[in-house]
Amino acid sequence: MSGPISWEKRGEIAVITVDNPPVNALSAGVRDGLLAAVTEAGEDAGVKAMIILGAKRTFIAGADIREFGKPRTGAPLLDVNNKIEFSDKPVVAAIHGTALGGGLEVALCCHYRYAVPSAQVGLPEVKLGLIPGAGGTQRLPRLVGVEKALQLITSGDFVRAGAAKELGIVDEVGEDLVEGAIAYAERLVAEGASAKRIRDLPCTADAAVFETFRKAIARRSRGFKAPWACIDAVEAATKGNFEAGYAEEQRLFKDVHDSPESAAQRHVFFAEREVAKIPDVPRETPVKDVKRAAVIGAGTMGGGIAMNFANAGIPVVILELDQAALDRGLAIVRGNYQATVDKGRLAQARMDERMALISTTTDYADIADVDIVIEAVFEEMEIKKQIFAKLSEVVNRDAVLASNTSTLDIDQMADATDRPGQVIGMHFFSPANVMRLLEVVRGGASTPKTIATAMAVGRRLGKISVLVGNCHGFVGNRMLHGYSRQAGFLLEEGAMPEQIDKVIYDFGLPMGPFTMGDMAGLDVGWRIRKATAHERSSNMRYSTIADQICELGRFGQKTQAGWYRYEDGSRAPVPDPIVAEIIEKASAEQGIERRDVADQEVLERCMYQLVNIGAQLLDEGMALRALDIDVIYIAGYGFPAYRGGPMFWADSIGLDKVLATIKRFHEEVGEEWRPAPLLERLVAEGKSFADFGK
Ligand code: T1G
Repeated sequence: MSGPISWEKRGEIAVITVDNPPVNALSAGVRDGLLAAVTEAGEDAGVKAMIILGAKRTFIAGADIREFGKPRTGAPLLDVNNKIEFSDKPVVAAIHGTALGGGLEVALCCHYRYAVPSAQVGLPEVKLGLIPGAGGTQRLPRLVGVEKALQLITSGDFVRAGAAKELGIVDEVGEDLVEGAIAYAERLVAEGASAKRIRDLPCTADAAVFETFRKAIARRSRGFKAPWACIDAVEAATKGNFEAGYAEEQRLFKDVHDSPESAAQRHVFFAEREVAKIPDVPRETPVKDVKRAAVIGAGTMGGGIAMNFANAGIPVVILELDQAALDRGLAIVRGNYQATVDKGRLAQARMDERMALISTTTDYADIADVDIVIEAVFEEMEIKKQIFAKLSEVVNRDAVLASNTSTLDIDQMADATDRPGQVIGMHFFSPANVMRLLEVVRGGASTPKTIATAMAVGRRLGKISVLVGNCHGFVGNRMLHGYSRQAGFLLEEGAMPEQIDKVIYDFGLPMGPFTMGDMAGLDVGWRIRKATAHERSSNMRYSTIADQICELGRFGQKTQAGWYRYEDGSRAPVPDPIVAEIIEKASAEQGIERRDVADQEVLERCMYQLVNIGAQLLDEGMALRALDIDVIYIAGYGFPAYRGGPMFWADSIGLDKVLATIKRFHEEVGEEWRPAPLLERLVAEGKSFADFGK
C-alpha cells in the first residue's frame, strides 16, 4: 500500500500503521487508506486480530483541521469507524503520544485500547469551537459515565494512560508500543476475546445532571457555542438508541462546524502556532541554552517572572537593592504558591521544590554567570539605563539581557550596554505567573540568536511568545491606549462607566475598561500621564475625568473607590454618584451637550480603535501579521477567542464596513479616527487583514 497507511502481518496479527506527519491527522488519504487496510486485513484468512498505531511521534491526533471549511474528499470518518467497529476480528488501538479528537474516536471504535504510560487521550474539539463529530459524545459516556464524559468533552482536557485505564478508556498499559500491543492482541485471540463494541453498552443519567452541568460551566463558557452543543450531544446519548444519538451528534456537529465561532477558534489554533515563525529568524537559528536566570526587581512583576522560571524547573536568582525588598518580594511569591496549595491545585512538595529554585541576592556578582537576566524594576528609563549599564559590566557576554518594560524604548537600554545585540524586551503581563502572553520586543540591534532565545524561553515558561517592534506601548498597550481614550471621550459625550463596561463585557471581554482600571489600580496610569503630560500635543483631545478621579485619591479597588465604589470586603463595582457628577461637570466644562450614546456606538468606538491602530502597527512593521495581533489581544487582554481576535473579527465584519464607520468617526469625533492607510489600501484592493503580507 502506498500513501500514509501501510500494514503488515506479524504472525496472525495485522499491524496497520498511520504515517501522516506531523501528527497523523485523519486526512482524506488516511481515511481512505485505513478503510482499505481494515478491509484487506479483515478478508485475510491468516489474520486473527488487527492493531492500528501511529508512526513516529504519536497516534492519530484528530481530524485534519486544515480540511475544515473546504469541500470534503475521501471516505467519511463514519465509514472508517463502522468498518473497524463491525469487524468480526478484534481490533486494538495501540496508543502513544496523543489520541485526540477523531483519533480517540477511531480508538473508541476499536474493540480494545492499549497504551504506553506516557500516552494521552482526549476530545479537545471544544477548543476549536466544535464537538466530537465521530461518535465521541455517544461512546465516551458509555465508557466512563455521563458526568465524567461531560467534564472531559466540555473541557477538552487530556488524560494520561494510567488515569485513562482507571476510567475504562484504556484496557491495557504496557511499556513497549508495537511488541506490547502485538502480545496483547495475541492474548486476546488466545482467550477467544470477542469484538467488544462500546455502542452496545447502556448509557443513562438523571436529567438533572445536564442542568446542573450547564450551570457549572456557564461562567467559563460565556459566549462560546460548542460547550453547550457538547452537553446536548451527550444528553442525546442517554435517550437509549445509539443511532438516534449519533444522528443528533451529527446535527449538532454540523451546526457548530458552520458557526463563525468555530471558524474563529480554528483561526486561533493555527495563529498560536504561526506566531513562533519569524521570517528573518528561521526555525534552525541557534538558541542559548538557559540553565539559570536572574530577575532584577522583587516587585509584583519581578516575583511573578521568577515564579515562571521556578515553575519551569529553571533556577532563578532575584536581585534587589536591599534585603528588606527581597524579603517582601519573596513573601509575596510564597503567598502566591501557598494560595494555590490551599486550593488543592498544587502539592506542597511541588511548592517546596519551586521555592528551592528561587534564590535572592543584593550583589550583582552573584548573577555574573546566568544565561538570561530579566529587568523588572520601576518604569523609569534612567533607572533602567543604569541597570543595563551595570549588567554589561558584570554579566557574562553570552547572556541575554531583557527588560520587562511595558512601553519604554528597548534601544535606549541597549545603548547603555556594550552588547546591544544581547538586549531585547520580554514584556510579561500581570499577573506574570498567570497570563499566557509574552511580547518579545525586538530592539534595533537584537541578534537573531537573542530573538530566538527570548522566544524559546517564553515557550519554555508556558507562554505564547509574540515578536513585536520597539514602538511606544509596543503592540498590545498601544492599541489599549487608543481604546481607553475613546472610553474616556464617551463619558464626556453622554455614556456612564457602567454602560461602557457592560457593552464590552457582553461583547466577550472579561471586563470593561473602567472595571479593569479599578482592578489594576488607577494610580499607575495617572503617574505616567502626569510624567508625559509635556509630550501631549495640544491638538490631541484629552479627557481629564480620569485625573480628577485620581486627584480624589480614588485608585480603584485598593482604595475601595475609583470609577466605582466598593463595599467593605467586596470587589463588586457599585456606580457612584460622585463619579457621575464629575463626568457631568466635565461635559459642561468641555461645552459638550450630553446625549444618549447607543451601545453599538460604544462598541465600535472602543473596538474599532483596536482595529485601526492594529492596521497602523502592521504598516509600520511593529507586528508581523494580523494574526500576531489577534493572539496578543486574546492571550494578553482577554479578547474573546470565539471572535478570533480584533483583526479576524474586523475581517469577519468586512473591512469596507469597518472603514466606512471609521471614516464617519473621523468626521464626527476627531483626528484620532484618521483611517489607517493600510486599511484604506486593503479595502481599495478588496483584500482583508488575512491577506496582509502574503
Ligand atoms: N490537523 C492539522 N494539523 C495539525 C493538527 C490537526 N488536528 N494538530 C496539529 N497540527 C499541526 C500544527 O498546526 C503544527 O503545524 C504541527 O501539527 C505541530 O503541532 C472528527 C472534528 C497534537 C497535542 O484538536 O493539540 O478531530 O506549525 O505545534 O505542541 O471529532 O498539535 O508545524 O506547520 O501543536 O507537539 C481534534 C490539535 C481535531 C488536536 C501536538 N484534535 N492538536 O502538540 O505540536 S477536530 C485536536 C494539538 C476532530 C473529530 C473532530 C497539538 C498536539 P506546523 P503543535 P505539539
